[in-house]
Amino acid sequence: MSMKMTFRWYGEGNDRIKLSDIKQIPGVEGIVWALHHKMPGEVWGLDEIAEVKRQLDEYGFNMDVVESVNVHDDIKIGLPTRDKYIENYKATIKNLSQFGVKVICYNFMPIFDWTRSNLFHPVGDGSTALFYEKNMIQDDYNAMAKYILDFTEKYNMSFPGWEPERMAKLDELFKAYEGVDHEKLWANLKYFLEEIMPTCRECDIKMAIHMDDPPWDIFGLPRLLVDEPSIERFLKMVDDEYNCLTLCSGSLNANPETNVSDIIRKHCDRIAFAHIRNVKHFENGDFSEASHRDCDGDTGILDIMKAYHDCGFKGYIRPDHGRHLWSEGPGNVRPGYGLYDRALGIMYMLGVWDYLEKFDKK
Ligand code: CS2
Ligand code: MN
Repeated sequence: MSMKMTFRWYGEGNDRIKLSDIKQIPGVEGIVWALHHKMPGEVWGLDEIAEVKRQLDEYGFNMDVVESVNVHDDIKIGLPTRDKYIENYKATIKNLSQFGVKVICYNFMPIFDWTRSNLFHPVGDGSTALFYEKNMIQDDYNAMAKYILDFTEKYNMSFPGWEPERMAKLDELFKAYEGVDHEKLWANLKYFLEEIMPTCRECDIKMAIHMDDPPWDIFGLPRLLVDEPSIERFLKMVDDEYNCLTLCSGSLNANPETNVSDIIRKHCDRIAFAHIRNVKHFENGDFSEASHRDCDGDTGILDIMKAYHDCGFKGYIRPDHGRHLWSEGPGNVRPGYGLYDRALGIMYMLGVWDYLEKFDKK
């Protein structure tokens, strides 16, 4: 058994890409899915999950990986109400297990999921990509959120982790997180995981935390999963085979100091899900996302694929953000989640993998 290739899809009516298109990309076995209309803390119902299963079955895709079941702010803040939301989370895990789900990708970032200053930055060849301009993401969180929310409103799409209902109360949310420093957030993460681990074991579902993106504090909010030492701390803190990683190469390597392939070699047994993304750094600390081809960025995609291969990686893998190509642009594509560049990324990864399988078998 080898690693299993997957493709993220936002669901019927919520993604312009059709399952029939994804079916034509070589090697894709599973769809990485979610119920995107659910607010953090809500239980995912059996009927709703069954409906997605029906859609995926039609094309022979598995539904083994969910990204994301978002964690309610009260759990991250550590409020007394967290226990109610943790019970809901367990109920969702149980419901998902009835459909054979194996991995839940989630994150524990306060308030914001991935953050960028430009969603359609010209790459130089006519395509565009997500871009992070350090100066733009300093102290004015309202301005940054406005840029993203104006975009989602204009084009009538919502991003996971950027629910307009939550974003409408940004100042209130920032207040609620006052006093939640790194240590408090670590403790709240530990509490959450220790509570749900027995359910995960019973259901045979791995919790796979996504790296923080970018891997540093933003707007004074603490971020935890940022480099090798913090990954090590996380795995030791709850040392359970169901407490795993979504190792996101692009998130980690937004810090050029972080060598992703070293982390893979060290922690391969706890990586349930691999996100492959290539990042190009600029001297002033800005970064742009790039094609998956090794030489187009600085992340070391070839070293990463080789590390997974050497470790005998059997988990799930997917291309992460891609560029927007050809006819893709604002209004007709989800930023980072177009069809073409991710399909090219898959062919690149499978090309490398097939080569290693044939000529570099250990
Ligand atoms: C994703 C994350 O688009 C992305 O960068 O990898 O948004 C990821 O889905 C979440 O952080 C997981 O909860
Ligand atoms: Mn990722």
